[in-house]
Amino acid sequence: MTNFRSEELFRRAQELIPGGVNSPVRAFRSVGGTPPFIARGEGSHIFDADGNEYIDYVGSWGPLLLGHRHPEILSALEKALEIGTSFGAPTEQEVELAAAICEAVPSIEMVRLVNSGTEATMSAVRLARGFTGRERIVKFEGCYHGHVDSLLVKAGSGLATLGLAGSQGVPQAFCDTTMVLPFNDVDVLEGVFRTYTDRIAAVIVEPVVGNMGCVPPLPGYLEALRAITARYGTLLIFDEVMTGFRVAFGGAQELFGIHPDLTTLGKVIGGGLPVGAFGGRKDIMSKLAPAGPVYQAGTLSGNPLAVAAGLAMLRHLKAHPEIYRRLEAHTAALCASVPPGVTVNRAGSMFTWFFTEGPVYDYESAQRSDTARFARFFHAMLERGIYLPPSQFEAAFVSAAHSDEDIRRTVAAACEAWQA
Ligand code: HOZ
Repeated sequence: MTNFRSEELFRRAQELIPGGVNSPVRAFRSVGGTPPFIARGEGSHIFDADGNEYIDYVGSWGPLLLGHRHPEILSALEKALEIGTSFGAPTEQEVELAAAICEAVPSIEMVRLVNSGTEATMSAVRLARGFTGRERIVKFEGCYHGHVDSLLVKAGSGLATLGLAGSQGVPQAFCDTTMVLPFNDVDVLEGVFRTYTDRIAAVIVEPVVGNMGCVPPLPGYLEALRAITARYGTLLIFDEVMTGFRVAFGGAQELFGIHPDLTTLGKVIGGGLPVGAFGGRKDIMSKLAPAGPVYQAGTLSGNPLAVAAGLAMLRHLKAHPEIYRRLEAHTAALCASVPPGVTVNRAGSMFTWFFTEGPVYDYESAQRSDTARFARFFHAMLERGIYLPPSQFEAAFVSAAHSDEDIRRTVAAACEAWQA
């Protein structure tokens, strides 16, 4: 497998773009080597600039639930292009997408579209503070909610990959109102609420964490979160940017039967185009400008191309509920057996092979992974044509486009690569 063209592009990129990439984890810093520069994708496969072909388990970090270049999404985009690319004014399709989201996710009574998951979580936190009149927020170690100043504390994803506790450039005052607790620990949560009773505006959580690798909630944890926040008048925000429409049509909240007050979405709802959304209870959402006093705005919000792709995605998923059974079966087959020293975590079509005896249920246990061994495994898989997230602390994603043969080849590759 050669990568001369990717190496040449990476050298040039590093002269022009910080670290050579437009988002840190893509630079392969924690696994070493040169990232393949992707030339095109088709279904479950991607092809790099040197002509190498891979089975793709990144799927653009989650959005491509139907794989690359799904015909219904392409056709919706072609139709949208005939009409215009941006108006900065309301359109009928935005109303349709809002209706599709509210119908699929019953806790969302009203929704606002934005352009990224980061915008969605930033806005949801501001809204929670505006609604409650409180300033403090609680987040969990290893959860990542985009690069929002006040949420970049002990965050997962790129910060975990690069081994950073936080980011320079964030004023201390922005973090002083953020309390960071271990995920999956009810006692610590109870203790914090007993101390801060009526001062916590919101708890924000990835109900299945995808940004320290895949870490599902322990039985009863989300139920406890819901009960405690309700008792203290604190809003519960589910960050479902990754899990929304992925672990189930109605997201993790459908899977676990929990109604949060606010939900953030992104990834799948854009069908591969840049989009985000936040929504929830009508009485809370009605506080948003221009209906209420909490400000939030965006020139490209509700962009016609992103809305068209998102609507095509949600309509396809609604019409084909069997997709979730297929995703479940394929991902379960990938996770069916691991050798000693490897722990596998899975929720629906998200999974991670952790290089530790396990169990992995929070950031500390995820950090026990042997990242050098992960890096060797990662490269052994890449050489065998399997493209995994280039970090121990990111979830892998299966799409509906993955075939039985893709899964069989991946399992066979993994059996060899464990020895690397
Ligand atoms: N932090 C993103 C996933 N958790 C990765 C984004 C990207 O590199 O595209």
